[in-house]
Amino acid sequence: MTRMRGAEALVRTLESADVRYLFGYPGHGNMNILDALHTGRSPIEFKLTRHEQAAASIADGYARVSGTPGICTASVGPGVMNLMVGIGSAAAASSPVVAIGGGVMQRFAGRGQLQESHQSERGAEPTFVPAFAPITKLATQIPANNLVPEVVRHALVVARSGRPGPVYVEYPWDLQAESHEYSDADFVPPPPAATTRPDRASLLAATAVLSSSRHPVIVAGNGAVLARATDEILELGRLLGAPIATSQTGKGAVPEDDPLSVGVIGWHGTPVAHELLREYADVVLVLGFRFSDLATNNWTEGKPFVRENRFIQVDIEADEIGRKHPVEVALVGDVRETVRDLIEALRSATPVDRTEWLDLVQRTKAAFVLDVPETTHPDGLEPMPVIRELRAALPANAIVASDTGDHQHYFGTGPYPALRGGRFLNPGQWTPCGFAPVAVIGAKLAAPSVPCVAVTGDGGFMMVLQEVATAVEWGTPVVWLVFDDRTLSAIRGGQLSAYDGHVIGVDFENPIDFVKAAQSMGALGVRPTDYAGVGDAIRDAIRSDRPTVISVPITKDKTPPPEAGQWYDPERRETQPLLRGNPQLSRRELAGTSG
Ligand SMILES: Cc1ncc(C[n+]2csc(CCOP(=O)(O)OP(=O)(O)O)c2C)c(N)n1
Ligand SMILES: [Mg+2]
Repeated sequence: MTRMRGAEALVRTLESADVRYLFGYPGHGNMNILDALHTGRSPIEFKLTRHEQAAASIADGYARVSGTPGICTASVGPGVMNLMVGIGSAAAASSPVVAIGGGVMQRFAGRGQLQESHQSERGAEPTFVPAFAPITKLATQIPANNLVPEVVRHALVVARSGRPGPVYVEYPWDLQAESHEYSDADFVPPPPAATTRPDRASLLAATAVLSSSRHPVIVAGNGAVLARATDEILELGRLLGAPIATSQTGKGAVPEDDPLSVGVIGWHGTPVAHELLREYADVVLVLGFRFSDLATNNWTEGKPFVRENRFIQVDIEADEIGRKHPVEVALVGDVRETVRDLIEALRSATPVDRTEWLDLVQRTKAAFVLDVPETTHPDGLEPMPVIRELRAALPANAIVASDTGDHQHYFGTGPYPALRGGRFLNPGQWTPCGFAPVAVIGAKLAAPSVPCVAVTGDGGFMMVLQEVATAVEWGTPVVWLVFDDRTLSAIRGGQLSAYDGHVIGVDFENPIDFVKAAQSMGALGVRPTDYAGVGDAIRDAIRSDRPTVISVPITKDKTPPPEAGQWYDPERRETQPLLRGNPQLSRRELAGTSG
């Protein structure tokens, strides 16, 4: 038995799980934990950010890329509340993040201590745990020191098991400093992550439906990315003769230059995928995809799904299946394991010739031509060629994180195909401004040899600008490609279309010089003014191996991104068909003959 402070037991538990970094910001609420790293000569490195939100999003970026939990910590009261925006995106993206917050002293709880919640004096729980409940898988407290290893280990297991997600653990700071007897057995590592696979009967049912399908389509969501199932999904697509679409968060689940890839569905998705699903698909196999409003244009018929689509849904969470859309077959399991099982089962089924279908898929793809405007406006460049330059300057395996705003919308069906081995991180359904510029730092720590670029609006960048200094301090050479349009473009565009042409509260009258800001923090800063210059700046930044801000002047008068539908106003725009007149193959003609 060893006597140690509770904070040291917490650190030892994290060490037993091979945690490498603790991202965070100190205060009296977590000072003991930081000290335990020091006195215990812990191999865990404390990484100081400039704001707790950044610590949470860096942990998120790290977790997404490393596939292991990202850990962050904050003090108490305002410190832990500052974590919330970052934890929200980890929840939306099913990212395994464990946030360790300090709690007020237990022995004075409810008396209005420093940084205690105002309402706990009036009988509310003297903790911030309830505030985290809506944005975590589990929000809990360490109630006593004998339970430190158990609660922390449980948090790690919950964060990465099933559908992963963030966990908040609050630890009262008086308990952190008190000692307790622990044995080595208290610090056993968490068990390896378990995978789940579907039952035999459902697999057979799915195989029967897929085999009888004439026009199968696969739709891969974020669950496919999390399961790292690229090879399996491509193999299944080839075996079935099925085109593969993804959601925006599923982008990159398969390489978008593969002949079977038909791109992203949803608001800023591609008309190709929409047309195939709407006009022809009989069976739709969805993999780790949750039918979000963005992907389905607010669950609108025809955008892209239609009533005649027959769904087979694969999800790691049983209660997600059939929830927003009726499904014919439910397969509960990890996407990779389930797709492997489907491949095996389909191998022994009678093969179906789907040459005609695949030919139609290729013709529909060929009919869609992305128009990339080359114009240079007096106030700046167009987004699409800038993103095309980004793609051309990066290797296939690069990691790109996109922030929230108009700049993000060009990544659906824009000139940035996701390629094999790369990652595309986005803020998911929580979609906060200020995610990408910091998540990219965590991504780079997890994949130091891979170029990591955040594409961000000026608005979102300014929310977390100070973290450029963090990346410089850590020697983490990320690239920020800032779309400097001196406005909150996404909101501006919404105002222009909704309110008879006026805008309010969106334009920055006193814009920041991002080059000087970068240089003042020790980063490189450049401002290319033409398209070729953007590509050169990205290549130079990667070669320099130093944190670099590339501030690109972008016009306010930008060509809108391609759309496959709408989100907030599903009726506003009708997608024109790409291919007309193929009655023999159209799903409507086939209704009744396709089983
Ligand atoms: C934290 C947060 N606050 C507000 C919003 C609402 N919002 C969505 S897009 C957007 C505009 C972002 O502007 P910018 O970062 O400059 O990107 P742009 O649209 O100009 O490309 C805003 C304010 C949000 N998503 N997150
Ligand atoms: Mg902007």
